[in-house]
Amino acid sequence: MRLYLAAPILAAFQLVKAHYTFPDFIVNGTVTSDWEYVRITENHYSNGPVTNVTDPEFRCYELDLVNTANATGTATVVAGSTVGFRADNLMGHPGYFSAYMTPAVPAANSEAAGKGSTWFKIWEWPPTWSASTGLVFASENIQSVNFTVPKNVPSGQYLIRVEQIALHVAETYGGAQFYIGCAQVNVVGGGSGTPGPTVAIPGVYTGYEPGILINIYDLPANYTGYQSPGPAVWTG
Ligand SMILES: *[C@@H]1O[C@H](CO)[C@@H](O)[C@H](O)[C@H]1NC(C)=O
Ligand SMILES: *[C@@H]1O[C@H](CO)[C@@H](O)[C@H](O)[C@H]1NC(C)=O
Ligand SMILES: *[C@@H]1O[C@H](CO)[C@@H](O)[C@H](O)[C@H]1NC(C)=O
Ligand SMILES: *[C@@H]1O[C@H](CO)[C@@H](O)[C@H](O)[C@H]1NC(C)=O
Ligand SMILES: *[C@@H]1O[C@H](CO)[C@@H](O)[C@H](O)[C@H]1NC(C)=O
Ligand SMILES: [Cu+2]
Repeated sequence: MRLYLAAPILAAFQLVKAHYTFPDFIVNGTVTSDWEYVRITENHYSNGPVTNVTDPEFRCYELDLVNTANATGTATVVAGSTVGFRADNLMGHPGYFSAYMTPAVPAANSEAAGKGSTWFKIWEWPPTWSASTGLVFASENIQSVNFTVPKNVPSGQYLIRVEQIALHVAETYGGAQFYIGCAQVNVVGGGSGTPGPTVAIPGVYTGYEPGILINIYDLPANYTGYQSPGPAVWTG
């Protein structure tokens, strides 16, 4: 009986291993503790992706939409410094990475934060493309991503949301897998920039964008490169 069960159990284990969460916020070059500053996600055990881009859980995927925010710390971050997110294991799926920020009213640890059309993109890491190489996903099989908090962002409370759109089974609608996490931060030493364009999350995507609904293994003959979904990056 045990031997009979071994193969399916191993297969299920490997499936879970391929998925990931972002429990650790990276600030001042330090990888902080699991879920210290990142709102603990619904998939903290399963590691499964979000696939519904219009669901409220698409925003931050909190374990508890009401209470998780208040149970999470807020990290002080200096504008212009490098921050990042570390996954719980290697991110084995090819995809598109980005990070968004939103002012957090009344505070980063409030469940009300980030519900308006207030999110702006601060970083992206798209695959590269050429006719000879096809799409190249340099971000595949790494465990962390780092990026800069724009130095002109006004000081104050914010959420920083990391997102990978995994594209290995994205050839049908709803197939793209979203791996997300939201860190709660207090930005200090900021500037007087006006971040934009701003979008709502959920709302930013329909799921039909050419960068989301795409067969990366069978590109059209006239393909000219990856088209990032969502707004342009605000660099400050
Ligand atoms: C992100 O920053 C952390 C901390 O400085 C570092 O350990 C990690 O290697 C960086 N990740 C990448 C992909 O450069
Ligand atoms: C996606 O989420 C929206 C909003 O919660 C819901 O109305 C819709 O039925 C969901 N779609 C699927 C395929 O589950
Ligand atoms: C947050 O949690 C603290 C401690 O449990 C509690 O006193 C406070 O009322 C909570 N605040 C909100 C807005 O839920
Ligand atoms: C990062 O460094 C700044 C400046 O030294 C400090 O104020 C802040 O508390 C640090 N953040 C964390 C989360 O340690
Ligand atoms: C590529 O070809 C398809 C199918 O013929 C067509 O629908 C699409 O508009 C073309 N795209 C570009 C960028 O030319
Ligand atoms: Cu997967």
